[in-house]
Amino acid sequence: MAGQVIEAPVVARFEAWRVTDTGVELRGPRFQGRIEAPAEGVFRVLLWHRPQDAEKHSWVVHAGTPQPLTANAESGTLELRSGAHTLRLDLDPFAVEFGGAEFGGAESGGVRLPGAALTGGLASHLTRWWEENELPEVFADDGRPAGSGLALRLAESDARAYYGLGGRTGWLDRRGRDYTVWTTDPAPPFSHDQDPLYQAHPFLLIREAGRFCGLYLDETWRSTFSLAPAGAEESLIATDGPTLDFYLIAGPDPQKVLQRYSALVGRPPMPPLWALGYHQCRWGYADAATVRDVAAEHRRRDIPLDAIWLDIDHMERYKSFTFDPYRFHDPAGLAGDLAAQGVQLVAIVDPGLRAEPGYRAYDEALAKDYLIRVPRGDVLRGTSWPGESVWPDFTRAEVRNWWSGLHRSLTDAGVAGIWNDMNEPSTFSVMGHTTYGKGMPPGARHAAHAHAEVHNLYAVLECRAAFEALTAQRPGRRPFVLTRAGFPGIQRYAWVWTGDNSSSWQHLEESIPMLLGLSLSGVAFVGADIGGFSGDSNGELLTRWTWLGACYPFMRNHSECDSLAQEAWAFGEPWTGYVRAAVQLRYRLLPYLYSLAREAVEDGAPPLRPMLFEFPDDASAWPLADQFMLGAALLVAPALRPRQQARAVYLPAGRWQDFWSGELHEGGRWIVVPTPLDGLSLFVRAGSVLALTEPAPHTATARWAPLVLRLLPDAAGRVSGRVWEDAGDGDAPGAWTQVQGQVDAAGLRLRLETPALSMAREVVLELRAPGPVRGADDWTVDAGWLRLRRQQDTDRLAIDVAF
Ligand code: MIG
Repeated sequence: MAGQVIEAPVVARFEAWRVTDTGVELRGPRFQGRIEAPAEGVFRVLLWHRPQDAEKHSWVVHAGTPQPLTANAESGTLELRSGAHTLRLDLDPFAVEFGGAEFGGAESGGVRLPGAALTGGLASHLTRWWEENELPEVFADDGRPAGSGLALRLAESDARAYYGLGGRTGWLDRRGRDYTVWTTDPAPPFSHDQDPLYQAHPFLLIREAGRFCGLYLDETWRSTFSLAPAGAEESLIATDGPTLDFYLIAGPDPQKVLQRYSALVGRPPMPPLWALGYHQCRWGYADAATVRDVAAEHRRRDIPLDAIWLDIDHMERYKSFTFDPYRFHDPAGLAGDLAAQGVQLVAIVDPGLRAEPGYRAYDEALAKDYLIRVPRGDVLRGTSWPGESVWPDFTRAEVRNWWSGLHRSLTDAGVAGIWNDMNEPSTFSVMGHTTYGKGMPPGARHAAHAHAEVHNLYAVLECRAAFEALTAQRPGRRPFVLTRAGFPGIQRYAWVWTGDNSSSWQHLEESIPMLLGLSLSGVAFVGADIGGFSGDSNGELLTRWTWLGACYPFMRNHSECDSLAQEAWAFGEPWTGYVRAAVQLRYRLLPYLYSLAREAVEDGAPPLRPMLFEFPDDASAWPLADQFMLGAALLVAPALRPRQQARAVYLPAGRWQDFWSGELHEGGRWIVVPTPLDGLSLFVRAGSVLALTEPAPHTATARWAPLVLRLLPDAAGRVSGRVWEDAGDGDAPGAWTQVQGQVDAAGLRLRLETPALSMAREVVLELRAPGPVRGADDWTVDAGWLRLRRQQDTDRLAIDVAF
């Protein structure tokens, strides 16, 4: 698409440059530019042509610590240096080259974006896009600032691959296709090559050979990423906005890029532990009695459960923030009874408000002028689930504050989490014209902003209001918000699920690259609907999906109202038993998952990692999207086909251990493993300490009782790892326990250290030992696993045993 829009490209040229306090300024006949080093390892390039854009603000980027920048000119090429990093610019015509020493030595070549050029005077994508959809002249003002449409051109290289761009269809590497950055609700379920979908992330993790860097386009306007489509020799990144504002982020590996990118656009806050538990949802839980039954059935069948979700069924006439007075007449009673069983209640909120006089949210929004308007001034009216609807303008702080306040009707009833759906924003029709999947006209007004500028931000701003509502209204509890739409920064406020998939084997498999794409785009807490949303699931699919879902950061079974029920027991035995075992695995893994959550909070590394994240130099690992790493220590290779008997797994170099049997495998090769229904292929990486616990009906505190440490020494006999522990909710401080040790034929030596925090707990070490333990009796051997129990009473524990 983007390839067609260049009509009369104007290549940017600059004739003068100077170093200022904030960076290097470029002056040209048509464009002005500024290069800054806003943080260590990051260059920002801003190009503009309207004077008012010189101080363009960012909706998303955190102000970092600007780094000093020096410039050196040499025959038309400017070399900018900031710390160890270099950016080379050609002024006429403008071009950027980013690479060199920061990627691991100049001689390695590094990642280069040669020939990057700016073109101006593009035809508007917007007008054409909207016209194609035959929308009438009431939207004539398409929200486009005069003279907009800028693009970055990248010379292509065969050695290059692109990852990121949020959760999309397709495989991991985005090369070879066009992508649109515009949050969109497709007619469900989405198809295998549909684009765009709900999440819009103009961020690329770029790989050239084994080196990585990042490119973040800080433009909220609709943009297109045309990445070497059909083997083209160049890629084009185009925005509809009046400026071109992008960040180049140094590697050399994905971890470093993600660390720097997440420092720019934000990391998630620590979630409550219960959010990492198992969630049950369904569109169609028609009344409170049904919800109670679902909870009771999990308990009766010994299937762990931490949350039940209320879809739009709980509302009165689909009015957000209401409960149906008959079917859900006592929401506080419901929430209280569930809480007593360790089950949290999460409620959906849709931003489209029913246009019904007497409905508080509608009356107030209308009276206070809080609503999105059409270009000519009237309140924009469309249809959504509640019938005729209006939408709040979340770009304004007073609207967000008001919206936060509306959440009281939910939090007062004891609702613990908020689920923001339909926030692309999605509409069924606008002013009488069908729009399904197209949302609102680009010229709709959000105070001073055109919808075209803020469309992609709608969910971020809505989720911010929900997050602030939970923070204020549930003191001492951590907020939990789930969203469908999003843009960079969404991770500061919400978890993300991938929307309306189908109960199909294709969508089971596709969930992996989608979630990995989100993970590589800075969104750590992600999940897909387990069992599949639309269409009928079945026992085998649900079983396989629950095993895979036990490794999603967000584990929720969810389905559409007219599909077959798909709760854990819906298909009878043997499936219920398998699903129970999968959910129990999840609860065993919680100490590890919780530690990974903390890592995402502190460092920006996502729990779900493509193989290339952990093994960036291993070319065999680069394309893999049907197996992945959960953190650094666990390789997951799910079964993804009906009646699958076995599958191939690539084990990178090093030793790996079958999680269940303890069998050791030498890596650096492919192996074939059986895929029985009562398990999931998991391999522990040599050198790891994997923190586990015993399954429980629901989460409570993240001080594990017992803390089980699975040890797998590396070739030198070393093990190391760490565990994050805290109360599981609230803001009392938590702590990392560092675990370090040595296991060999002679014995085991292990040290646990939790600086400044006394831990009273039972620690169980689990390993394949070369022999029985001498001179101690606090151990057992079961199916080849040696288990050694010790009590920790202070901030450290030392274990020394001989075999
Ligand atoms: O247009 O609230 O993706 O999870 O169950 C459908 C009903 C609206 C879409 C969400 C789905 C949810 C459904 N919603």
